Amino acid sequence: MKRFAKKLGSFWNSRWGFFLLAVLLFWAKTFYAYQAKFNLGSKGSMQHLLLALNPLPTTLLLFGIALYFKGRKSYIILLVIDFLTSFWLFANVLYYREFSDFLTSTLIKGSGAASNNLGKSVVGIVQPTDFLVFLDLLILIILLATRLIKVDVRPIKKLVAGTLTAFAVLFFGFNLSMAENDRSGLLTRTFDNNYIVKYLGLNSYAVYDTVKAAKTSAVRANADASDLTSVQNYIKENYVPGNPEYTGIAKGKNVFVIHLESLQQFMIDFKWQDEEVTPVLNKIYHNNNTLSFDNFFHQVGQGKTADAELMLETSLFGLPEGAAMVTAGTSNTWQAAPAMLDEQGYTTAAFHGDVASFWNRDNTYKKWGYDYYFSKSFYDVKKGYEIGYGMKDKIFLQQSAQYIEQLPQPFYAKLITVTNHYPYGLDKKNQTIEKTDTGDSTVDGYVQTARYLDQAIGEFMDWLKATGLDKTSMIVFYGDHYGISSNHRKAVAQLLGKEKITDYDNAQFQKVPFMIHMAGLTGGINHTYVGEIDVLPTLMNLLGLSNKDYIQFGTDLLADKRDQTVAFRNGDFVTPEYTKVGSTYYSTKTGEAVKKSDPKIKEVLDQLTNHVSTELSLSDSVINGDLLRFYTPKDFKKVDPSDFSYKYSTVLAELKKTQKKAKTSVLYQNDQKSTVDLYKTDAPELAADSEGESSSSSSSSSGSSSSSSSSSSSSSSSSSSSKAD
Ligand code: GP9
Ligand code: MN
Repeated sequence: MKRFAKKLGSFWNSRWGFFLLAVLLFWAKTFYAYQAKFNLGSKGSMQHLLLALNPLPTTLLLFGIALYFKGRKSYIILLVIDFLTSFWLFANVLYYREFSDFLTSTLIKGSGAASNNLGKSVVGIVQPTDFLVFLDLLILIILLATRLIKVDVRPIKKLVAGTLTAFAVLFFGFNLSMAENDRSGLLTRTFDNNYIVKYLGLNSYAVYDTVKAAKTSAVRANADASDLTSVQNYIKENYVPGNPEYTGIAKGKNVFVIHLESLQQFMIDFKWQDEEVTPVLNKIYHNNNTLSFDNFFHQVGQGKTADAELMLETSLFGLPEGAAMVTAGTSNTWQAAPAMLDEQGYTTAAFHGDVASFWNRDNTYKKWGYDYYFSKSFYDVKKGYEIGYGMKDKIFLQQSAQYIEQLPQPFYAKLITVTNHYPYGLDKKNQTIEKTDTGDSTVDGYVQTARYLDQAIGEFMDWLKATGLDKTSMIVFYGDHYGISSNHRKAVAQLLGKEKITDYDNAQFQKVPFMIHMAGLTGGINHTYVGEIDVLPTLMNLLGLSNKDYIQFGTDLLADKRDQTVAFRNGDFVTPEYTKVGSTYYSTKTGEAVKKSDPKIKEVLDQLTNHVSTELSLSDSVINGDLLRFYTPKDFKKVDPSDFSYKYSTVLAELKKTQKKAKTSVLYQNDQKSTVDLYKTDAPELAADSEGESSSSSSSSSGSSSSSSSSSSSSSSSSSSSKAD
């Protein structure tokens, strides 16, 4: 026993002993910080396991560097590495407290971190327990200083140190493959920095972020103003002015952009068991005051929602890989809808019931010029209020009313729904239509979540009517992308009553709803072939703004002689005549494959293919080279992201102040009487709440409690929807 104790004592005094102790302490404190300082939202045993494991590979790798050095130097190097990684953790703890996101090198390098006032507010936000992240380092230093642990000067063989490094790399590979297995596309699509930390740890995140920033900045550094010339020439050559009949007809109106998550066009007028799935949207679709499109395609790539948002707000395409909002959202110069409208005296606001960091919205929206971003922390999120990626649509929209009524008019408000999201699960009490019976579990729930979304929209529209906002607003609806991927062709064939879904059918299946509804508008169903890239030029024309000076790849949907080539992100396309999928071309009318042997047809097809790839690559060059920094259209004021804060308390104070000044908010015009009680919802979760409470479930009171609820309920993902489809 004594011998064992002695051996143990000498082990801690050896270099390996000290190394192991340092690793264990670092691991323990990181784990503590994960639990106590961040809301990483781990769900399920695999995510918990990965969270516990993920500090180890990088700690072994980094601390292992010290083993290559001799004597005291080795100890000093280990302590320095420990300090640097601890400091990185400390900085992130502080940043996270303020922004619920992790630091990026773009923010640190640029004026970002300073402009976010991090420096100024550090003293205000630091808590005593934050310093616990240096505790392990302190323990090591004390142990060495008091000689409780002695310095072991014996060298370690390079081969042994190398073996440890190799082990750490393998361990990291194991961690990564488990993470990819739980969430495919983790590194390529980068949904959220929170995910990288949750799955791979804070140190891997640092490397990941640095590599990402280096890649972006290398292309950026090589780009210059002359690169923009070819883009400008292309845009000029292809420019089609907006339809003059519509110019300015919505001038000065409020604009609602309603994001219908994963909703495809085939749901419109679709019946299941003789019942319309989306009766509300069908009614809007056929309404005399709605301009509807039945050949409107989504054009997203890996960035899905983020790509859709990017196209709608900037008329630039998403990138071939990843999401531009993530890779370039923070660093690039943009000329986006909110900034343009800000110039016209609009208040601009985005609403979404997920964490602010998802798709890097928190940073990108500032760069786009959004005055406000109401993300999950602004909502009262009780148990059962969420499903999948965020709040249930009915509750989300109902609670949004309290903020909408505070926006000085005219406003531009984008509301992003999320309940109709893969894997289309909905709790029993919210199901109001039977599942379909294809036997494909992803597909069968789709009608239920689509119905739920439809009802939520119905409730929202009723509120607009009750407040009178329906008379003063233009309401734009769009489906962001497909809901049912091409992996489910068999079930889709069954739903559509087809024998099978060919590549051609699948291309046509990418249609999503697009509707513009406004009192007094002469509506109808328009059959032009168009896509998401065309939305911004259309809205600009309706609002009376010319897009002639802008770098935009879309064309007014309503323009008379417009080109009808709809580019998909992978270079495929659809026109009224031809549909390209891979190397095959089809007749859009018949679905039959077209033979390229006819030289005349070949010429047309080659020209179209070429046109699409040129368009996509020029758009990519604008984003990758950050080319908009070289050119500011006249009448456009450059955006300074430091003008905006999306912090709960700041926003509430700001809203109060601007309302008083502008006197145009719905609340103000209603003599400060909230219109929220005009909002009628049948959300069962809210009914249950009001039964339990003696007072009514007034939403304005829920708003004030949301800052506390935000931290407890914040989660960046859900295991149930963790795999992208
Ligand atoms: C999350 C939501 C989902 O905030 O917008 O994005 P998606 O998975 O559809 O791209
Ligand atoms: Mn989406």
